[in-house]
Amino acid sequence: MPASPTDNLLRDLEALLGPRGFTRAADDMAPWLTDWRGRYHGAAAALLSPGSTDEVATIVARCAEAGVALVPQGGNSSMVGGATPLAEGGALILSLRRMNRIRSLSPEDNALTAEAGTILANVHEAAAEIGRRFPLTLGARGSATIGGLVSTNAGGTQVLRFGPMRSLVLGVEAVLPDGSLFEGLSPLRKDNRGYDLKQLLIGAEGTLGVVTAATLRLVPAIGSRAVAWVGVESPRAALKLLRRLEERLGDAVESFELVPATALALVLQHIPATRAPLDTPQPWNVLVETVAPAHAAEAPKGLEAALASALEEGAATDAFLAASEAQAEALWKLRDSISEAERGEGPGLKHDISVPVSAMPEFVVEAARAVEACYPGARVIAFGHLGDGNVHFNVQPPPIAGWFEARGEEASGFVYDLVVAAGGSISAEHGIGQMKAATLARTDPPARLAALRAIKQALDPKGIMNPGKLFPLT
Ligand code: 2HG
Ligand code: ZN
Repeated sequence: MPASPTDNLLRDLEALLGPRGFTRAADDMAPWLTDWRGRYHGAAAALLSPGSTDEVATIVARCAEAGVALVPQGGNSSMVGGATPLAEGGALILSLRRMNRIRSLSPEDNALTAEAGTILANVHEAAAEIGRRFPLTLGARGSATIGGLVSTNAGGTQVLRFGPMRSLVLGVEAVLPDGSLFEGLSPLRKDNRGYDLKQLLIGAEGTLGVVTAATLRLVPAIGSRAVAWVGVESPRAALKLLRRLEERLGDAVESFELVPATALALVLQHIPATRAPLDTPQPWNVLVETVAPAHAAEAPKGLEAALASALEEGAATDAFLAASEAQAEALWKLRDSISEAERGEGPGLKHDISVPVSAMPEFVVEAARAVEACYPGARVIAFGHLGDGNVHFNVQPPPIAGWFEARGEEASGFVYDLVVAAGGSISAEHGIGQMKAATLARTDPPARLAALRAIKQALDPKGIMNPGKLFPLT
C-alpha cells in the first residue's frame, strides 16, 4: 500500500509548483474527485498541475522516494473510474491539463507532437491548419486530452478505417515510475529495437508511468464527406450492409455506427434540439460516413448510389442522406449524445465489449434476450461500433428501488461471462480502471494475468502509479 504524503513532501511540492500548480483547497479539488458519470468519489491530499515535463519528473521522483501514490488525470472523462483517486485519500492527483502545447507539426512527416493536456478538438484544428487531419474522434472530443487518449488506447467512431490510438501514436514521452524520462517522441514509422515501450504505455491507464506528450500520425485532409442515417431490420442486416458498402466504396467508409430504436428514443427524449431523421421509426439504424480526398469525385455521390441500390434490393429499409454539413452534424449529434441521454435516465450498467465482428449480430440479440429473461424489467441498449465488433452493451436496471446497488454487479458478471464464452473482451475501448479490475482478475487467463503483473512489478515496484486501477488492490 502506498504511503500518505508527509507535510514536508507537500510543502516541497508546493514550493516547486507555485500557486498555479498546487492546491489543497477543497473547492478547487472537488470537480476532479468524482468521475464524469458520478459513480466514483475519491479523496486526495492535493491536486498537482505541473506546467512542464521537468516538473512532472521531479514530482514523480519525490513521490517514488516517499512511496506516495499519484493518479494521473486529463479531461476526467473516464468511463471506468480510471482517473478518479480511491476513497482512502492518500494519493495526489497529477493533472496534465496545464501542459497543452502543440510542440511541433510536420506535413512532410505527416505528424504532430502534442503535450498530454492538449484537448482532442485542438489537435483536430492544428492538423487542419496544415492540410492534414488526425483521424480519431469521439463524443468527448471537447474535453478528452491526448494523455488520456494514449493511456486508454481510445477508440471512437473512426476506428473502422484507421484503428485506435495504438495505430496512430508514433512516439511517446513519459515519466517512468522512478522519475526517469523516457524520451520516445519520434515520427519514425519503423523502429524494431526489441520491446516497444511506447505500446506498453499506450493503454496502461497510467499504471506504468505518466505520459507527458505524444507524436501522432496525420493523414491528408478530406475534400468532402457524406453522412447518412439508414434504417435496417436487424444487426445482421446492418453488418451485411456494411460489407456491401465496403465492396462498392472501399475504405471511403470511415464510420458505421449501430443505433437501436431504444437509443434514438432516449436521445430524442433527453437532448434538446434533436429530431428523428426518418419518418417511420426503425428497429435498428446505422449512421454511415464516407469521405473523399481533396480533388476526388464527391463523397455524397458514391454513398447515394450505394444506398439507392441497397434500398432497392431490400438490404436497407429507409435512408436519409444529409444534404448539408449542418444536417451531417445533426445526425452525428444523435449518435454522439447517446451516452449523455443514458445518463439522463439515471445509473445504468455499462459494458464496452467486443466479440468477433461476425458473431456480433447474434450476440447482440441473444445476449439481450438472456439478460432480459434473467433480470425481468431490465432493458439492454446495445449501440456503437459494429464494424469493429464493439458495442456498448448497456443495461438499464428494472424500475425497482435499490436494484442497481443490490444486483448490478451480479448482472454485469452475467454479461461478462457471456462475452468471455463468445471469445470476446470485457473492455473493447474504455479500459479497466477501477470498475473492471476485479472482473479482469476473475476472467483473464492466468498466464496473461501473471505477465501483466510481472510488467507492473518490474516498472513500478512500489505500486505508486494509479493504484487500484487495472489490478485490484490486494
Ligand atoms: C461511445 O461510443 C462512447 O459513445 C460511450 O464510447 C459509450 O456511454 C457509453 O456506453
Ligand atoms: Zn464507444
